[in-house]
Amino acid sequence: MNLFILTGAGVSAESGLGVFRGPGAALWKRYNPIRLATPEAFAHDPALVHDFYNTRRRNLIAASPNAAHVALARLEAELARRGGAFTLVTQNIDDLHERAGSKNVIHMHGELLKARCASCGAVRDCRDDLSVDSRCGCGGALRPHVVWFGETPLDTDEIYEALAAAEIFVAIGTSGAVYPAAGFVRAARARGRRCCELNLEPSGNAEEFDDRRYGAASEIVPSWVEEILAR
Ligand code: BV8
Ligand code: ZN
Repeated sequence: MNLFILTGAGVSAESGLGVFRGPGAALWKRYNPIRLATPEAFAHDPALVHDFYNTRRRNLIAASPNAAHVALARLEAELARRGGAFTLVTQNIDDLHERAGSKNVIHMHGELLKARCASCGAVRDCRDDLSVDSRCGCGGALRPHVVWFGETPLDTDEIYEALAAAEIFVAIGTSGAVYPAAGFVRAARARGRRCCELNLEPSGNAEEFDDRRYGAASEIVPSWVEEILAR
């Protein structure tokens, strides 16, 4: 079996990390993530954008993976044992998939626990606050290693290759609002692949999916994984 899984903010919602849209988005009282996750916002007010990511980085370090992350890590391991193929692409910038045991995670929107040098491009681990004074060894300013709106997602060649090879495409906890991720289901359907949506409620592109399961990720993902492994 060759599975391609795309996760979004909904898979981390029950770990207490904010979602951008839909149920739970009320978490964003002080910040408007859609406005702040842009190069323009960072150029205009870098201290505010650093504050936004520093707050999320601290929340993430204090958070834990939930049963959905654990179930996906088990699925990856079991499919590898059976000689199957499994690709996990996440729009999330948290490390909860990895902390739950997932081995190969493609972070197409970057990673909150990494920083990048605006001058030389060097990427390093970052678990502390960043500020406008944070510098790379080369003297360049450091920014969060995340993909903002208007910036190019990471690893797109690898992603589209894996998507072309997959038999089943599964979207978990994503609103289908952000491209190019929101277009993956259409690419899978164009190849006649089976498409499954797991979400708290129908996403913006729910009608593109053959199989739709609704409920909290920490409940529906483990039972869906059990079903897949029982096949
Ligand atoms: C690009 C990192 C070119 C930063 C993020 C018009 C048409 C098409 C495209 C565009 C357009 N105008 C502008 C664009 C491009 C733009 C875009 O799509 N804008 C949207 C708003 C229209 N896209 C870009 O700019 C991208 N770059 O296009 O470059 C290109 C293209 C192809 C190839 C090369 C170059 C870059 C976008 C990346 C932006 N960065 N994150 C950060 O995190 O701060 S996006 C941000 O939204 C997060 O990553 C978030 O994960 C992501 C997507 O949202 P979701 O993950 O789906 O989360 P959301 O909150 O929306 O939904 C939560 C879901 O969970 C809901 O469905 C809810 O029901 C569900 N849920 C809630 N609780 C639970 C649950 N499900 C289960 N259980 C629960 N308990
Ligand atoms: Zn540098």
